[in-house]
Amino acid sequence: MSGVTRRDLLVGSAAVLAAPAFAGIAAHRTFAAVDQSIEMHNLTHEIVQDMPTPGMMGFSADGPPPVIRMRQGETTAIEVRNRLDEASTVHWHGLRIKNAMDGVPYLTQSPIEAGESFRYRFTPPDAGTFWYHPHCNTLEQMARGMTGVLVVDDAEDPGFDQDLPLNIRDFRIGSKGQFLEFYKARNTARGGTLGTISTVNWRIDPSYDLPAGSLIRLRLAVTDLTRVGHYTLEGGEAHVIALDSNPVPAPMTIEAIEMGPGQRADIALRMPDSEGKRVELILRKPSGDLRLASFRATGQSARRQFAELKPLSPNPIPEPDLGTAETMEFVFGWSPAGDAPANPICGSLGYLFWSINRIAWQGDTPDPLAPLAVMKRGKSYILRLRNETPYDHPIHLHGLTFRLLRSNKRPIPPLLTDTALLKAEETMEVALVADNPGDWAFHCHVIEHQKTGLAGFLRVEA
Ligand SMILES: [Cu+2]
Repeated sequence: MSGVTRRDLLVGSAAVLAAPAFAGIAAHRTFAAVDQSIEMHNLTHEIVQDMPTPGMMGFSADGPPPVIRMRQGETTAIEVRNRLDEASTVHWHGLRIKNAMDGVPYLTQSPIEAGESFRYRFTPPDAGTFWYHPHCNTLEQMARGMTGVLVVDDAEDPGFDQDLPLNIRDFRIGSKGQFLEFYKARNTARGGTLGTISTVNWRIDPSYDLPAGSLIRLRLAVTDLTRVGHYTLEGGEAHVIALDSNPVPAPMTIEAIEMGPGQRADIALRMPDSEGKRVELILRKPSGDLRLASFRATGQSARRQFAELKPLSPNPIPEPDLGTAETMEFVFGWSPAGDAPANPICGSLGYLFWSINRIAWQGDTPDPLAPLAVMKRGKSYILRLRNETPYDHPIHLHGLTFRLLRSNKRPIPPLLTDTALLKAEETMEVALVADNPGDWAFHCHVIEHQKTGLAGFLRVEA
């Protein structure tokens, strides 16, 4: 912890306030560390108009979690104050940062107890769209609202007129605005328990006014606990420029981007030229299309063209050496019978339904199980991810980014990601360089699956 006095910055409802840090924090660097702070709060908020939902939790006293912004390669400190009545932590999903800042209770830090605070400090090596959430009592805290978008701005501005983060998630809210039970065990043992109300930035079907003919960077972040869905845009010209914070090799058209919990898509949108015309963000559901948000063109056309945008620079992710890579196998399946969950401080659902390599994670305890695998620092590995269940599992690895190699079910592009959407009964191979030492959580991002056994960690030796 730094002993330097820090200006006391509190978060407003609109955005995280940021100010240059005092001299001396990072005197050895050419730039100063940036100080930010967020507070975890209990709150009541109207997700449904005129029907306040009590018992919400968030990263702001009176509204949706702020968008946290930082710059690629710039050291940032974030003071997290816990004003909840229970312990928590913050995990920065997708950021390849030091293990001690990764926010997993017991594995990388002690829980931040009620009333206490913890100062995270790290330097994001990659630009893109990320997100943040607790990793303690994760199902309940996330279900009550604690999921926010984190943007790492590119070192070089690509030239958009506006940048619009979209925090896409459901809530399980009943007809009087009250929370419903966060999971049903029979769903937890299957695909998971879906929400009842879909939101973008904590609003139902919001409309955003954007200049006609302008170029907009939409940052879609699926921070939902459960839903694997297909998303598309209708009514405007648009293409995908990045997935899971990494630029795609060539712009991809949007037919329907499939994303599971934890995944992101950056979209270059050119607004229509005519005032009043709308572009719609659509979730394709088996029961029919659902509009999640719309974007209305205003004013005279700015007449921007896609060709005016600079392509995004690739993130500095080391390329695995497939010739020397060792293959490691991970099987995602049911929990062996007879396992009873421990009683961890960070919450148990009381069941173990799932496992990795036949071992069901017992929860966040001071004495965690052994690592699922140990990797040597700097060495390349192929992870063979085998889903022997008839349900989808978005498999997330902390602290490292991997490249998708192949699937036994479908052609997959060679994307870089931190979250692989493993479809039912699919085997996928991915590769990485184990260049970030530490114990890295490795789990399904359907939070009910994570909390009932489908979790573990990989160790990269120092
Ligand atoms: Cu899962």
